[in-house]
Amino acid sequence: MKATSLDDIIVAISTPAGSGGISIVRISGEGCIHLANTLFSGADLNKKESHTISFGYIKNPINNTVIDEVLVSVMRAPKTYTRDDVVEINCHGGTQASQKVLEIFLNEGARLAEPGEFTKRAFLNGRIDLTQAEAVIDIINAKTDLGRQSAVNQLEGSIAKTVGQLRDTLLTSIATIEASIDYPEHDIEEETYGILRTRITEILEKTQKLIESADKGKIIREGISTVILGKPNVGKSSLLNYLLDEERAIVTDIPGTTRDTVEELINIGGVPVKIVDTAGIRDTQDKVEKIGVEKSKEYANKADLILMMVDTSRGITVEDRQILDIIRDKKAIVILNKIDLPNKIDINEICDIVSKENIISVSAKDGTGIDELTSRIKDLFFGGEIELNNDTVISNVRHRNSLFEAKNSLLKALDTINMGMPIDFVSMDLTQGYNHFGEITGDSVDDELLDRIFSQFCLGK
Ligand SMILES: Nc1nc2c(ncn2[C@@H]2O[C@H](COP(=O)(O)OP(=O)(O)OP(=O)(O)O)[C@@H](O)[C@H]2O)c(=O)[nH]1
Ligand SMILES: [Mg+2]
Repeated sequence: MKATSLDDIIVAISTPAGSGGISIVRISGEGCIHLANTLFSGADLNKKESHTISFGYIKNPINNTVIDEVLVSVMRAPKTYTRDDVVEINCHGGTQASQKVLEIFLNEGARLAEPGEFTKRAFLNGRIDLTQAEAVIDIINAKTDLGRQSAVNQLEGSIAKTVGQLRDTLLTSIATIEASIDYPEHDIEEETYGILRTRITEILEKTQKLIESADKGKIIREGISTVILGKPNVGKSSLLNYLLDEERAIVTDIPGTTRDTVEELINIGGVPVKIVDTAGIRDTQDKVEKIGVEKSKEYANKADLILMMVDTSRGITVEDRQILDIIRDKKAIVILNKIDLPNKIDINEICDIVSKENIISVSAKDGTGIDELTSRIKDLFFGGEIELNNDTVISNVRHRNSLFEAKNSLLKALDTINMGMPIDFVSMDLTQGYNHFGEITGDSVDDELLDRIFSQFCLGK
């Protein structure tokens, strides 16, 4: 995003392109109500009270023809989304009406808003902090209900509050140091070291807890990343279809049916699971299948959980052993599929790689054992209960990274104290930590980072 003026009147279509009931053109900036009034007939918008809606027509000022019949909301600063004046025009849906209204506003001096610019103004005008601005994108992009809930908590300021408290405590510590530097005759350094050590340790513990919550946060946001792995024809796609309750992936008795990965989000008792069906792993000369096999292995490396599937009616083969090697030391469940057929597997053959409770027999054909499988998947993560409670959960990688940096600065401060270094060195470490916490809330960020964050927004938000 280029450096943009906060004084401009900005305009954008805030609803997605395509057919629908209504389409909304949003305008913000000082003078936008007056501008809208020159293009509107139906009421004098300049005289309208804040947060009222007027019926009327948007007209082309050049030839006075009606562009659309509309409802216009007038919202006066400061109680608006951006804290500046805002006008929202509800046009008829589809692409034409709102596009034409947009063009007229552009012709009359408004500027097309950058992606996320309305929200950026809300941030720059001090209505929300950076975590709340990011929560807006997270709500829009939420893939799971838990993801939405966590983003709403963030929008309400849960992270800003928690991080703000840690930051305040650090500031008090920095002030304590400054006081001891300003009054050296009091010789309070020893005492100050003691107080600082206790405070820093407390902040460190809380920071660590937040960092640890990021694992849960990632799952809440994206689901448990789960991959179904196995040699061809063991029933991987059948399992995906059974879990989804639809014929999503092609199933045939020909080995090598699935060539590319198939990805779906499912809900297992409230736990979001992003499940990927992969191409069966085997040595193959087929060019397309080979790429699929490589992709399966890549997914296995990145996944939170591997579901390795074996065909009980055929016994453990060399190919199975190669895949068992891939899952060694990873979070994995071995699924013995096709138990409706005669069994040729002795589970002792695989017990050295996965524990017995992570070996589950199922039939992807008739559904036997699937409940046991899903409850095991849940149990493997947070004891089966993924809830938000009242804990602050970090779900944003940027926040996690800054917490990590803050933690390092605090650890450095403790080291500095323990080495008996001069107290102003401790102050430098703590100030660094203070700034890292500030990056999260946006109190200490540069323009480049802001641009990066807001460019992820959609147009009109
Ligand atoms: N009897 C029985 N047959 C099954 C079961 N699960 C899958 N099958 C059959 O096994 C064959 C292969 O199933 P798929 O789901 O396509 O297997 P896959 O592992 O996805 O195979 P690739 O995509 O080739 O790697 C099909 O004929 C399925 O109907 C089961 O539990 N019992
Ligand atoms: Mg398949």
